[in-house]
This record gives sequence, structure tokens and C-alpha cells, in this order.
Amino acid sequence: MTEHLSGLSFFFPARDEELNIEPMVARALAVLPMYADWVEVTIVDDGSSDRTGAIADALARADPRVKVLHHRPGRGYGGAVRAGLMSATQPFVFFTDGDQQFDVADFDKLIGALGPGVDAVIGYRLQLAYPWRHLVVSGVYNRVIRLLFSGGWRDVDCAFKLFRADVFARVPLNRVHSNGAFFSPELLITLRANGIVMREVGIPHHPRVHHEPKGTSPEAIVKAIRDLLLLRLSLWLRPR
Ligand SMILES: Nc1nc2c(ncn2[C@@H]2O[C@H](COP(=O)(O)OP(=O)(O)O)[C@@H](O)[C@H]2O)c(=O)[nH]1
Ligand SMILES: [Mg+2]
Repeated sequence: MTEHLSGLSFFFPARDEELNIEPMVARALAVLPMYADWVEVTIVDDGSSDRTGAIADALARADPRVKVLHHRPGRGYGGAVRAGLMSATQPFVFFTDGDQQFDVADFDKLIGALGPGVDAVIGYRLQLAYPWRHLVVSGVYNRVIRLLFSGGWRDVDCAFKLFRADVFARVPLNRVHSNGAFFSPELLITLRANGIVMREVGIPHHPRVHHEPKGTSPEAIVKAIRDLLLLRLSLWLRPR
């Protein structure tokens, strides 16, 4: 039996996603109240230079369940997800990307895998809906991380996750240092090292329809490699 939640904080990071945020919010407000008595939707507008911030503010004015965080300057993908996790007020917190590559309606898969003793449900992408260059980067990235951090994950980079909020009382987010793309793998590595019980479920992934992807820009890749090496070195020097 699927658990019914008393309250759910949902958020998504958005950098320059002006065409995506209104449908994202509409979908969340249509779907998530089926699973929880109280739902809040937070848009983390991280350094956008398009109309993302203004549209987010208008959505928040129109519905008291919608909230907005603005970061100027932007903090990066990890900084945006960190802020979203820290802003959650409800006993459960769920996030995905702000680009509509995941469908919030697949939340049923996350909640279906929750159960007694499960602290978090982590998605893995059933098929990656990316151009070939991005597929190569993503495949290498996943394999290198599995190799260097003793594996255990099907997908270190799937932005579709549900947590019991007390996870972040048990494992404070300041133990995760990256503010870039490496935030997601570092979060999984840190939670596992601290005894958080996670289950994985497959989630469909869809091609981007609006705007350009940002995840494989050269700057983002260089920053992720730096953060990955810093974590690997610090764990060798000071095993937790
Ligand atoms: N804060 C922040 N968000 C970002 C950045 N790059 C991407 N995002 C957001 O992260 C999500 C995934 O980005 P995307 O470019 O689609 O990455 P991909 O799916 O790996 O190609 C989207 O919601 C973006 O708006 C960034 O540099 N900073
Ligand atoms: Mg994407």
C-alpha cells in the first residue's frame, strides 16, 4: 500500500528555464496533492538572467503553496539543491530538475518504494534522453564515480529523489561540500557513509524541449572533476 504523507516539500532548481517553470509548477500542483495532505512547491531561481525569476514570483503570488528562492549571483547546481533541501518545512522532501526532463507524475514510483526503515528513495534513469556527447560524458562520469567510491549506485546523477526530512537532521548538509554538479554523487556517498538507508527505482527520462542543457559545459565538468578529486583525497586522508 502506498504511504499517504502528512506533508511534502517539493522543489526544483532552475537556471534560465523561463519556458519550463510554469508547466513544472502546474504539474506539481495537479499531481502531488494526491499523495500528501499538505504540499509546498519551491522554485530555486539560481542566477537566472531570463524571465525565470519574474515568472516564479508571479506563480508564487497566484498560489500560497508556491514559494521562490532567488540566488544572485547563482550558487551553482549543488548550491541550488542544497538551498532547496534546507528550505523544506515538511516531513518529506522531493526534488527534480526544472527542465521537464522528468515528469513529476512519476512520483508514484518514489513513494511506492518507501517503506518502514527506508530513509530515501533515489531514482535511476531508465534510458538517458540526451544527445550522444552528453551520453558519453554521463557514462564515463557514472563509471569513474562507481570505481573511485566503491560503487553501489545504478545512477549517481538522477535528479529524482525523495527523502524523509529527518535524514538532514541526522546528516547535516554541511558535510556535503560541492556546490556544483558533483553535489548529487557527493550527497549519495555521504548519506551512505552515515548509515542512511536508500532504495533505488527506475524513472523515465525525456528529451529537453525548451532551452539548452547546461550540465555538460566545460566549466561544469572541470568543477565536478575538481570536487570529485577533493572528496576522494579527503576520504583517503581522513576516512569517516
Ligand atoms: N543553479 C544552477 N542550476 C543549473 C545549472 N546548470 C543547470 N542547472 C539546472 O539543473 C537542472 C539540470 O540541468 P540540465 O542542463 O538539464 O542538465 P542535464 O539534464 O544534465 O543536461 C535544470 O533544472 C537546470 O536549470 C547551474 O549552473 N546552476
Ligand atoms: Mg536536464
